[in-house]
Amino acid sequence: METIVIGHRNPDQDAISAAVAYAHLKQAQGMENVTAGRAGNLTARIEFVLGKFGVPAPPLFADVTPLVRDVMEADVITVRADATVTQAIGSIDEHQLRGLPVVGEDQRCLGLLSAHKITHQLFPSRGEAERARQVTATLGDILRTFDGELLVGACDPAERAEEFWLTVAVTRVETFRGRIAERDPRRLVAFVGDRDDIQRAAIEAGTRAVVVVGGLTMTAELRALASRAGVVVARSRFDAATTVLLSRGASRVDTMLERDFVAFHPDTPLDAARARAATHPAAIFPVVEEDGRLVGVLTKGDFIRPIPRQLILVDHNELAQAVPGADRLRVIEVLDHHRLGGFASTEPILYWNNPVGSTSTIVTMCYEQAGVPVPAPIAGLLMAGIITDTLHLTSPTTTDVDRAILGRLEGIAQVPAAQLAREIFAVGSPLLTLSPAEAVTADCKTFQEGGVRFSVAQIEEPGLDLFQSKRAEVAAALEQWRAANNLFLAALLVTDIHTHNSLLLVAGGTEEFRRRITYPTAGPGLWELAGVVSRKKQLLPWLLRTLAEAGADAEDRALRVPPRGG
Ligand SMILES: [Mn+2]
Repeated sequence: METIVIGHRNPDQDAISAAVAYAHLKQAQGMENVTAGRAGNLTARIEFVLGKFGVPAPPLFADVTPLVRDVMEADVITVRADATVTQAIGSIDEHQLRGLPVVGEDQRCLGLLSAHKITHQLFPSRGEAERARQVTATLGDILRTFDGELLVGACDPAERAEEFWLTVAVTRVETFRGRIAERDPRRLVAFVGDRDDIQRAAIEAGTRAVVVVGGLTMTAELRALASRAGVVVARSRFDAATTVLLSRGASRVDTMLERDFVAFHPDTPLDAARARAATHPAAIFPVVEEDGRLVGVLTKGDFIRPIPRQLILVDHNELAQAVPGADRLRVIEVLDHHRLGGFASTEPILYWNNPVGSTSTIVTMCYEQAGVPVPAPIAGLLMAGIITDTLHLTSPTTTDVDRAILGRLEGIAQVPAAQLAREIFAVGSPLLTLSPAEAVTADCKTFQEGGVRFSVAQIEEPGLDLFQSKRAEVAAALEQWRAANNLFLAALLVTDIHTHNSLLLVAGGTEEFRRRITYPTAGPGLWELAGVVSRKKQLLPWLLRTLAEAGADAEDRALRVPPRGG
């Protein structure tokens, strides 16, 4: 079971710090196969912090939707196309399979071999009974099926499979001569007893091989004749009926291949594969790469296997903000400091929502509670999470707990918080380092409330001059994002990290909604929010209230989100 500790989409510093630090704590506590992940790209500021403390960026998980590769059987039992039916049946028996993928060289999947198809081939219906005498195989493979002992001649190890006809000498010699004259003698394998005249007739006709059954033998004179005629002579210890039956097992697997099969790519979403498989009669489904290489198989039972991956969510609890596919996995823990967004689980889980300044604060409390020392680089990351989420303890979300913990982390990381704060906020402003389209989505959260979908993004800037000069472009980018995502409104909070004031830019929304914004306006679609720096504690509660008052839900049904699963 793999456990991924992961923050929200468009991760901020707190989401990255909390994920890395909490995954480390879980490892220290002995949890196996737990890793930190991120649900989006890193900003220049986060990259700076990771670099400063020498911590590698957690791997990106763009989507955690369960895939075919998560449940497929990767240790596949296969059979080569040039194997014999006897070998295939051996595998099917040994591993109790319902079918086998047949592969060529390079592990390319050529088709399927099912027990049904083998049965049909070995026991054809009466109308096709003539086929039962026909075996596509090498002579060597035929002789091996009954442990044949070579008396005359040899089998070429490099020989290729050919079509052979099996014939049993049970008649008078004249009749036998007539029978074998009907076919190309080089394609005949004659099963004979110990009658000299019959053996001689088979040799003189130039058959490819004569098999003396029942452990009987052939005179030296006839062996010499066979040798001169280039006829292979072998002996079977089994009687004629048994020897012929066994011989048919030499048939090559590729003569009974089902080439029309349903295969999946390992990255096919499991739900899509399940839907396809449900309507198909096959018992097994090969899993193949683009180049046709077989990498696994799915049986119908695999579709109900539990997904070997689970999540710990940090710094968010709303699935609308979680990595895509999170709703299809088990969430075993949530650590957060945001509003409750309707998260539900099917079983009891650890859910710690604490309205402190950052999730990094909560993760530090987890270390302290567990008595696990915080490594210095992790302490640095946690400091950065607290500093950015609380604008260095100045945001109204800041609590005494954050102050105390930041102080303790300072001692571990041996970096003064004030200095770290200066360094972090000095790293290029988002508006300077990103395009307007990137800047409006870099730290953007989508919410779903009362059937209305809207987004709130935030950028922190050293001063608002740059924003003012790019206002038109940023507004256009925000509207483009809103329209592309079919949102009721898209808001962008531009926060001045020095003065602790913000501007609110709004795209979309109704007239009624805009009328209810009582903040002083600062231009079209722009309002001045003095003293507002916290999206979660100041902006969002006001926004939710205003949306409700404006009756956004009732007025704009076109933008309603369809119910889940609809
Ligand atoms: Mn946070």
